[in-house]
Amino acid sequence: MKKKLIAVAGFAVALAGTVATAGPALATTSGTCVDTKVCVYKEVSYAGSQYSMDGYQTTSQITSSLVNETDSWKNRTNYTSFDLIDAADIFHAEALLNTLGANTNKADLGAKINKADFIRRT
Ligand SMILES: [Ca+2]
Repeated sequence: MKKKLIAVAGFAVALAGTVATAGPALATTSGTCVDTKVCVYKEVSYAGSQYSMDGYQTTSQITSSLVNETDSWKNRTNYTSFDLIDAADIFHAEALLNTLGANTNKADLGAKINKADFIRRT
């Protein structure tokens, strides 16, 4: 309840201000990696920004803010495995960083952190 009052008070102060300014960007959270998705995370242990790919897709380029910034990932599909790929593009000079079977996770990519560019169904 106290938190709600503070939020309301903050809103009132913002309204009273003569210049409307945008607040700081909302902190990104790890969110929820729902069933049927493959998700990558900026931080180890599935923390920080999240990018998710639908499990029916064969390939997905990781969103630009997480390219070369992925530390952990999850495969929430229950029917196939996916590869995490380091590549300039999906057709050239790729390196396989990690493979996750159906319903498996990797909390820390270790030496392979901050390299992934693509997710691809195996
Ligand atoms: Ca890369």
